[in-house]
This record gives sequence, structure tokens and C-alpha cells, in this order.
Amino acid sequence: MASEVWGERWSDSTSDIARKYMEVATRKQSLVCLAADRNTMSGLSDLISEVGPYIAALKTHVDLVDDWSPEAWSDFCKAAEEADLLIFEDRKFADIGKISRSHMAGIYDIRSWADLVTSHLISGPDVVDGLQAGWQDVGRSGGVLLLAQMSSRGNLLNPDYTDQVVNKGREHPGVFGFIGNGSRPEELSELRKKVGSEKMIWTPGVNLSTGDGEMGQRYGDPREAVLAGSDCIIVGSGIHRAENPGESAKKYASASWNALIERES
Ligand code: 5BU
Repeated sequence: MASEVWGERWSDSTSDIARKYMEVATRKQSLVCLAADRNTMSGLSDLISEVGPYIAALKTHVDLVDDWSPEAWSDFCKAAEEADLLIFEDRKFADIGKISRSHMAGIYDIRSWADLVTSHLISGPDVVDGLQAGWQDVGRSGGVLLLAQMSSRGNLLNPDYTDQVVNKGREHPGVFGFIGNGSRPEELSELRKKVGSEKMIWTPGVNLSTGDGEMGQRYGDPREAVLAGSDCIIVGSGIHRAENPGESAKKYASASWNALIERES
């Protein structure tokens, strides 16, 4: 049961969506969010059918799909829902509150299908209210993951900036949690200390093969990320570029799940 496995993350959580995530992750014994970075609808659908059982959430970049259409996307979201997955649009919002609210609508209508979105806090805390208003406009609710750290080399999110994001985000009920740097366990442990136990930390920059990736991406080990305080490892190419994505997803699932058991026991 989720309440037994997740320890204080469960007991201290005040977010329905975070609890939903912990339940899905427990059912599937997987703390994996697949970064579904494929640029065709058929490539995306293949991925869900191959790895759906081994992941707990699906992260999208809706605007990189070449043959995107509202109908095809709606079918894709339905498939994700049937596969018991949270849908997470990694849109990295950053505008003022009222424009962010409008960005949730528009062609892609993110507010109508995403359970989670990412946002920078560079424009100030009203961006979170704007995103929450976006969901309210269609009678839905969702959670915002604030970028407190990034996985890419040379990024400008320094420790002082991270502190400010965490201090503002911790207090906001619309903030589901924070993005942390999965490639550096020591940075992640620091982030966990700052965040405390109530909010989630989700981490990109994770791969079973650690080291430098393409164009400044950096990778850390899934087990180390979870032990350092990550609640969800975001894995892209480690799964979708593997020869057998299903088998690869299973490996990430068991590494992350075993690490959670180890962390909480
Ligand atoms: P990869 O193939 O595992 O490197 O994919 C990583 C994904 O996570 C990709 O979709 C990025 O947009 C996303 N990401 C990231 O890599 N680093 C970050 O700091 C943030 C998001 Br925020």
C-alpha cells in the first residue's frame, strides 16, 4: 500500500495529485516517468503500448510532434489514461500570470489533458496562479512542478535561485513539487533538505549509463537519484532509444522501486 511504502512523503503530502502519483507508482512498482520524446503520433502510441505497464507517468513535449492533430492527441491521452498514467507536459512556462493562463489554452489546450506541467519561477509567483486558473477554466485540477534545478551543464539556476524557488514554492498549494537535477546526487540531497518532506522532487538527467549526454545533458544513476531524495526519475532516451523499450523500462522501474524501498526502510 502506498501509505506504507512512501513514509513521510505520503503522510505529509497535502496534494491529491501527489497521492494519486504515489498510488500509481506503488501499483506498478515503478517511479519512472517516461520522457516520450518522439516526433510522430505513431511513434508515441507504440511507446505507450510497449512501456505503459512499467511506468507511472508520461512526460510530453506536445509541440515537437510533426503530425500532431487534436484527434490523434486525444486518442493518445486516452491510451495513457487506460495505461494508468499521469500525463505531464514539460512546457516550462515562464511568462506573466495572465499569459500563462492563456498558454494553457490555445491550439494544444494543455489544461484539458495535462495533470502536471513544468514552470520556471523567473517571472514571479503569479505564474503558478495563472496555470491553476487555466485548469479551473475547464473544471479540472493539476499540479505545477517548478524548476528548482536543471540537469544541463552550465545552467543558470544557482543555489541562491534554487533557494528562492523552493521558499516560494513550498508555501503554494498549486505547486506539486520541484524539478531537481538527477545527474548530481549531492545537489539533489541539498535540494531535498530545503524542500522538506511535503512536496515531490522529480528528476530528469537519469540514465543507467551515467556521464555526459548529447548537447550538454548530464546523466546520473537512477538508484542514487532516488536515495538522494528523488520521488520520480524522468527517463527519455534510456528507454525510447533502447533496442527493446519495454525491457529497458522494466530495468528502470525495478532500480527506482528497489531504491525507494531501501530509502524508506
Ligand atoms: P533524456 O533523453 O533522458 O536526456 O531526456 C530528458 C528529458 O527531460 C527531455 O524531455 C528534457 O526536455 C527533459 N528535461 C531535462 O532533460 N532536464 C531538465 O532540467 C528538465 C527537463 Br527541467
